[in-house]
Amino acid sequence: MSFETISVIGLGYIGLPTAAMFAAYGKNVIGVDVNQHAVDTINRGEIHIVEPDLDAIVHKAVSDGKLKAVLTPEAADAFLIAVPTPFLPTENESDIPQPDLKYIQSAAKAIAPVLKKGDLVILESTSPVGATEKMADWLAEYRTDLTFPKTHAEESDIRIAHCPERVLPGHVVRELVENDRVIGGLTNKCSEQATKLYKTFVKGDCVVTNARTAEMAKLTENSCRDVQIAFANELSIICDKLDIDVWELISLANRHPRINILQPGPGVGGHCIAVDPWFIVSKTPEQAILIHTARKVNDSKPQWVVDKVKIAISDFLQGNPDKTAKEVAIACYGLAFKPDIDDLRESPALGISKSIAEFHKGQIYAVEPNINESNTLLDTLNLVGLSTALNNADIHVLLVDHQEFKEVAIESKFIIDTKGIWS
Ligand code: SAJ
Repeated sequence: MSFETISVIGLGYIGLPTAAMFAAYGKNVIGVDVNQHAVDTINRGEIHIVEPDLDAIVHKAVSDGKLKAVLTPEAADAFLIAVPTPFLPTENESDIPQPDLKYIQSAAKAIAPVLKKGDLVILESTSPVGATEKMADWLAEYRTDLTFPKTHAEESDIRIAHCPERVLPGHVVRELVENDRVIGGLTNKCSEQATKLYKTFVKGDCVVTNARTAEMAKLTENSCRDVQIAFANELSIICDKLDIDVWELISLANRHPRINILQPGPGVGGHCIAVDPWFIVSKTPEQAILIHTARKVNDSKPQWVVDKVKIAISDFLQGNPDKTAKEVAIACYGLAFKPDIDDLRESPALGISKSIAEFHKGQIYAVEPNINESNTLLDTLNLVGLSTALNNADIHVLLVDHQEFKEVAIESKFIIDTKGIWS
């Protein structure tokens, strides 16, 4: 099977760069998304997300006629599904979140009518163990005229694999090409076909395993990082209590040849590391004790920062008895979930800023150089420029180490620096 036409379902942070890369390497790519704005933007040769170097690649792919975006799937030789895998809402705070596969199911339903014998379907979305088999079951249910690996093994009409995306937002264009890929086919032929497809542009190794191990490998990578960040976050809370500079401490400890502690922050955000460990915890709650605890440590960090802001307000008022709390202005620097991107999903910085805005009656200056005011996730937060915040705020809360903030020289007694760049 040669793959001339490739369809990517879901044109977000992973799907769009992947689609653009296949197009850049000469494939005809049909990108599918339910979001009309995303489709229109891409068809103009522009992008609706912030990712370095992606705009030029998309622009060229669209002008060369190699990439187009549509709302409804069309026939292709391979389908890559890169849709979100959130979790279901929980009733109580202590409930373990359960994965919600509804977007995978709707993607399967959407491509089912155009599937034909010989097609390859790859699930790229980070998924709980068993999701690829589930997706295959849905496809089999929607297309009873075709055969699938579960019943026809190597002879199946449709090949199915899980190949988790592993690229780091902000470095996607380079990592898509250079990173190794884990290829988890439902059969050997599925893996073979998937490897052949990725070899279009992947320079890293394509390492073959089964679908369940591939699912677990991805969850393991992100859980490992979550546990390590939890260690750094716990250290920052311990150091605050003991009056020790955690940044200095970590840099000293990291001089040991076998120690590599990560950096503390306001919490862990994004749609990956703050989410994926739950896919393990929800499947094996009695075994995943450390992974579960790390989630709790990282999830508790934003409230710790909010409590620090409350203490700073009260300290400020003590030193300025002529002022009332309503007259205290607070600046929050950074709303994205990590530096130099526009992504507000599961962002602790955004959550902290909103929590401050909820309890504090005075002025809040929110600074986020990477987004504009039309972003609906902002709610009631008003964006201001960096200098407005620096010149007018009484309390400065640094939440994201964006490049713009690293260049700031600030002098104030009331700085809460969650990233250690103004300390
Ligand atoms: N963070 C810290 N301290 C650190 C490093 C990160 O607090 O030392 C925070 C960040 O500020 C952010 C969160 O952790 O809020 C996650 O950021 P990240 O840069 O660690 O990871 P993501 O979510 O952008 O991307 C991760 C990557 N996984 C790993 O590095 C193991 C990426 O390779 C995956 O493809 C991506 O998840 C994904 O899509 O699953």
